[in-house]
Amino acid sequence: MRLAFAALSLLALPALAGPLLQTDAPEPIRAALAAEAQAEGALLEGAIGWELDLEGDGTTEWLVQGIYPFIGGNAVYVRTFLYDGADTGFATRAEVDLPRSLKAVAQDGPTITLTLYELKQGDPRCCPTGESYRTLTITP
Ligand SMILES: [Ca+2]
Repeated sequence: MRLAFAALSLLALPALAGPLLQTDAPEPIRAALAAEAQAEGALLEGAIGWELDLEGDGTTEWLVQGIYPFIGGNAVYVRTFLYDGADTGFATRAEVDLPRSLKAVAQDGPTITLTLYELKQGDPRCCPTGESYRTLTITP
């Protein structure tokens, strides 16, 4: 499969889409992210993922979010990736510019709707109660 997506829309328009199951990222992806983090002097705390078929060709891909602690603190930052699936050995990936933690992912054909955690006024920084939405449209 070819990781090709046109645009990460900033419009807050959640689509009518089926929610995908969040799991731990597959071990080969987690191991690769951990090794990459270590090489950069960082640490991987965890990696969550959503398995999906981006272009409807019967092969699976993974949307993965790595979770990284700031050294010496209790806050974390995230990095988000699209990976090819197991059939290609998770061989290729693309980083998605997404500065927030993913709460949920849903797919409606070529449109992926991402629900992100957002801090609302008065929320403690640990525990955002707000949401925002992004859509990712896959182009064949
Ligand atoms: Ca696919």
